[in-house]
Amino acid sequence: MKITDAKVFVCSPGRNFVTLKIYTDEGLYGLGDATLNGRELSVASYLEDHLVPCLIGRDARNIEDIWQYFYRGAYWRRGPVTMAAIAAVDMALWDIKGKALNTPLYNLLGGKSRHGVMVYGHANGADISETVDQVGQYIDQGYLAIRAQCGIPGVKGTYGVAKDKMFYEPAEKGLPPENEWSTEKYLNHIPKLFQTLRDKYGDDPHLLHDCHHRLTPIEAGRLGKELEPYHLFWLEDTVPAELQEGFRIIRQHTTTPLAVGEVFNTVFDTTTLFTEQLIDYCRMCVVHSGGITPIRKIASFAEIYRIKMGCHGPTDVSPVNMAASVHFNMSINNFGIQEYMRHTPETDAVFPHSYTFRDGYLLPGDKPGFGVDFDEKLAKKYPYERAYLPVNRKIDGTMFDW
Ligand code: KDG
Ligand code: MG
Repeated sequence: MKITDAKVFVCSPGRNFVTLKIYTDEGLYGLGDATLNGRELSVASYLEDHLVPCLIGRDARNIEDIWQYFYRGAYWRRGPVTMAAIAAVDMALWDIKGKALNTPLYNLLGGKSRHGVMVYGHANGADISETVDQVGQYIDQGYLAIRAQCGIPGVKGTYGVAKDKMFYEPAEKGLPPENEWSTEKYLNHIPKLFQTLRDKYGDDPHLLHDCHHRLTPIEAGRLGKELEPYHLFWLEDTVPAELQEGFRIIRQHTTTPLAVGEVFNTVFDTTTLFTEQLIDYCRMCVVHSGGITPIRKIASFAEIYRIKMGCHGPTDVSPVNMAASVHFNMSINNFGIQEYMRHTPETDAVFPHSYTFRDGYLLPGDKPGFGVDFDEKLAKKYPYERAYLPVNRKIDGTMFDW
């Protein structure tokens, strides 16, 4: 089965997405997601200018070899742009394989390990009471797990506080907006949020929280310890993730489960974290870690150390990635949870998909491959619009992590 063509589409149905479509001489095509928030055009160029010319004429069935050709064969490796581009090729080839064998992708990855994929939704509010109400609304919709974020008094524009309650989207059109940050105010406020949530909703709902890489290891240790009475499902991205060794300090101070990995690109970002059992959940995303081929290997490596997968699933990756994640999660044993931020109706219309939400779980459907399509005609109505994630400064103006 020869690859005859591959096209890159950049569209903006509510936000920007980069989609790869690979065509074969047997009339089958596959879809891959290559979206990298705020850097979409770089991945599109990496694909169009560097990968697509090398794809034409290759046998679409040889997924592992094509992955190794683009990763191992290249002298300049790793990084989010490279890995998102390789991931899109890999996903599209798995999609084609499923269609060629007329079976949903999870069957090619070992079959079903569970009846559905437990997901968590995002509750956010300007203050504690708004977030508490939001958590209640997710519980009413059947969610079993909810991430809770809230505004911090005295801090303008905190991470996780959205303009739109249902569709949280941190990127904004134009140049990067600037947020404000105070670690002191944040650390004093967040335990009150979780105390209020447990008082109101009891022990059952799984509660999660994202620090978005803003603490030092010892500050993370303090927060984890103060949150222990509210037994979080996980505390995410406590510290900037470049320094794996920092997690040793956090672990010495708290039993709150730790999650990290949404900005990781290869297995090499995880080695200290996994082998020393410094985390409980690996948050790597199918698209930003190079596709289905490498993330399966990363999950197997994590499994040895009893670490579970909790893949990144924000609105800034497309339904193609979400479908790929659902199939992957269905198949592995060490699945923990899947993030599920709902896409807008405009996005869902451009990417019709067979996965569905029911009673706190995503179900993959039984369409061959990923079960996602791409409406090219509709996508043309939504051209690319420049948009950036915010940057962050401390109250005194010092540049900080966002
Ligand atoms: O593009 C950045 C977002 O994907 C990120 O801010 C979302 O932290 C995030 C999460 O946990 O979904
Ligand atoms: Mg996060």
